[in-house]
Amino acid sequence: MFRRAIVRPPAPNFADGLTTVDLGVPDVAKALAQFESYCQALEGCGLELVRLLADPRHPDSTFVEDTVILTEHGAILTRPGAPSRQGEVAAIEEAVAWFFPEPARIAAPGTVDGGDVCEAENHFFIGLSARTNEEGARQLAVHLERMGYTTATVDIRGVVGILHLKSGIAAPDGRRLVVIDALAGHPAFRGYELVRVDPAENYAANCSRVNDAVLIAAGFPKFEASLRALGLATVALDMSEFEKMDGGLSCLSLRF
Ligand code: CIR
Repeated sequence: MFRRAIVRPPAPNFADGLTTVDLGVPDVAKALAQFESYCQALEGCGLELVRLLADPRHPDSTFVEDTVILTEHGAILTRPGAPSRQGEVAAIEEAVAWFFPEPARIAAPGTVDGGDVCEAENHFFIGLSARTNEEGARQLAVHLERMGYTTATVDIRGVVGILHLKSGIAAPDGRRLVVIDALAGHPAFRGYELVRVDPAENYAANCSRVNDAVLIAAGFPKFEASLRALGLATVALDMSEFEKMDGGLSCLSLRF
């Protein structure tokens, strides 16, 4: 069960952040409204929110998930793969210090984005991507294994259309994995019950189990129906302005 989540609203210069998609310029007022609905959904799942202030020094800083990995056995501060995002870590370190006073950290030349790290109960999938390099993945695996977790690496560098591993997979519980077609055959996912995402709905793969519900992006009816058919309660949230900045639903919070 999660009890809390750390969130940070998009800053006025949110549209100056990084993106690889061509969906237009985000509307910051709309992004703030979507962020507020997202926060209310987390509260509706029973979480107490730690609300940080917007940080215009870092236009991508609303995507807090990329800066630290929070586990039941400790925290690991990342070193984001995009140089423009590395300054976000010091600010998040302060925010998590109250709960995780002695975090581990990824050191140069390693890079890790939290969006490449998917927890499935006591097992972690670590994506190798344009943001998470082999040295970062290696250091992260050492930290996680020291905390008692197992790990597997999934190389997504040849997969078109996803920024992070968690743009293409999610673990709604310990035995099921949501996967896009391009990742479904990966040997690391053998033994899991796969929930396949229709290719027209790939963006929906980044969903987030929060206690009794799964938060999903709105507008993906086949995916929502497939989760409901499995007996999972869903909460659909409009993510349009975050999608324009390559952001998935999970990256807007740090749940612990
Ligand atoms: C970036 O390119 O870093 C941000 N614009 C989006 C990061 C999204 N992070 C995530 O999905 N974990």
